[in-house]
Amino acid sequence: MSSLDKTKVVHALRDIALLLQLKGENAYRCRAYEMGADRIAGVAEDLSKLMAEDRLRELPGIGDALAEKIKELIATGRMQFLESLRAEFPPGMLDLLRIPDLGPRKAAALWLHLQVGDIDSLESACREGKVAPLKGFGERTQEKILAAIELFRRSAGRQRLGDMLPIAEDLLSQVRAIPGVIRAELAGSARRFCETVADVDIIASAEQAVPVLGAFAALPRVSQVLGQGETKCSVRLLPQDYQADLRVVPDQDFATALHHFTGSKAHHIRLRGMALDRGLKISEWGVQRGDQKLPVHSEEDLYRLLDLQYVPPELREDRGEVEAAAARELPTDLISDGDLRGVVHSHSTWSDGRSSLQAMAEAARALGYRYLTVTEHSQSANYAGGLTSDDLKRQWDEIDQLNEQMADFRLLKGSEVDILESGELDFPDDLLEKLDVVIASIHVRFGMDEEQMTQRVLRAFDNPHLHILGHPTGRLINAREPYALRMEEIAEKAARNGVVLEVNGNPRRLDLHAEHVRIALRHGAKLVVSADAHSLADLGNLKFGAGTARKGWARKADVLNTLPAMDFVASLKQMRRAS
Ligand code: DGT
Ligand code: CA
Ligand code: ZN
Repeated sequence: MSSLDKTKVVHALRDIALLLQLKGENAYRCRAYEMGADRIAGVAEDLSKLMAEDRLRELPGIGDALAEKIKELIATGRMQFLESLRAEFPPGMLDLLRIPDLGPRKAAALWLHLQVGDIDSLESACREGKVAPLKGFGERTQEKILAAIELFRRSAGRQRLGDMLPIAEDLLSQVRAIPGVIRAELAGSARRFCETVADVDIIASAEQAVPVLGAFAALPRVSQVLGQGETKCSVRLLPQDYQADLRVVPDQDFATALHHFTGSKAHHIRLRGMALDRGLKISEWGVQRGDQKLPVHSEEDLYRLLDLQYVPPELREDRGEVEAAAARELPTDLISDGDLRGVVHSHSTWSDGRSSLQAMAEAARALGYRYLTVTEHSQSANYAGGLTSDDLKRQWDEIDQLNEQMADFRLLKGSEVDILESGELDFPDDLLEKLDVVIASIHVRFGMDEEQMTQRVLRAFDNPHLHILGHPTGRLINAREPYALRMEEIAEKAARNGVVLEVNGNPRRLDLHAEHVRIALRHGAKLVVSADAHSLADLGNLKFGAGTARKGWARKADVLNTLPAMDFVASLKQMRRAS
């Protein structure tokens, strides 16, 4: 059995747990399915082997009932129990749970009292004011649900880059391994590093397209073939049902095809205009002068034909890059993840992180980084294991010890201190003063209006010990709107006062986003690219932060954690003093 069958099992068990909760089953029984799902997800061994040897039941948490259902799903592709549970609710019922703040208990109440079983009927019920009077809801919740539905609609079908990219990259490596494939690359919005992506686009070259397309359609990740022609195959993927398109071209057309399918459409329209001025025609099929097709070996060649500087994929959005490339003013030292020397913004088991300080530091070091800023939550952040001043001082002892042990790596003492409603910081100045790195962030009272919220942040900048504004807008992609903030004013004062703005690389945040990065740079503000790491795996967030900063035209010199540790700390402090 492949790992994808395993994924099916995990999804089925999770859905059962949710549906049982919707039915109001006792928590113990629901929990059994959740734990079963976790258990299967964590099994390293091949499940079919366990099944053949009748050892499923030996897994802790997998009793007879679960083992039977798993066997049934693997043997028949179906699970009666799940199907009969699903049949008790409308097909859109589980969609409701994709609305933030709507847990199974609330969704069950909506179904029980209002027969609301999908997003559309939930929206009508809210508009008619029927949701607010339900026990446990109220006016505010009703309003929040309506706002969340709007966001859900707007993001419909678009996946976060962070969810899609690992799957796209895995699929790409499988395509590269298909016999006959000469080259293959990701194209489309994923290559441009857009924060949300509708589908996976892959371009490959081969002498014969049809056998490559056939092999693609048969990959284990593919759940359904939507269409297959002479040059293109469209499929649906497991486990997330994303769509992926593979196009296969002769190798001499690879560069122009890759360029065409990378987009964006807006960038291409500009290039086509410039091509016509030069008697050239650019299309999906390549570059032509009259009837003659010109050889184009690389994307660099293509831009050269148009007298343009090479434009990296992340910048191809018609946001001024064509003019800049024509004037030879496009930055050639854009930030990339390889430039980063230190990991900024991390949490450990001292607050709400999952790994010890030592494990975080060792993992960062193993990845080639030279320092880690230790920035736990502050005292009023009791929702996230915030540290008191005493906790913080005890943590310094541990940091000092680790720094003695690790020769070529430094843990920097810091805090992710809350910006309180008043704009004051959640620790006294005489404590903040002792820290190497102070990140200040908003975590509560998101609902303030634009004026209040802007003043709150601007006031925080008056504290001379604040170095970095953390996740400046608080948005969560596809899940939560940004706070109402006047970003131009924030960027202006940040630049003037020497406050650094964070490009948070958590792929749910990407905050600042690329457009805001450009605003920040236009005002002359500096940046850090952060991991906001709560686990070892989150160290990989830096790649998303760096890509986002790059999409916002940030150069290496704009990003302070490209500096060595001591220069990094010195710059943070020096910038504040100079203001
Ligand atoms: P997405 O899929 O919505 O996240 O965004 P893209 O940019 O990946 O869009 P997609 O997948 O529809 O097409 C990939 C690229 O192919 C697109 O960026 C530019 C090119 N392309 C597709 N359709 C057209 C078209 O009708 N005209 C032009 N000029 N280019 C197109
Ligand atoms: Ca696409
Ligand atoms: Zn935070």
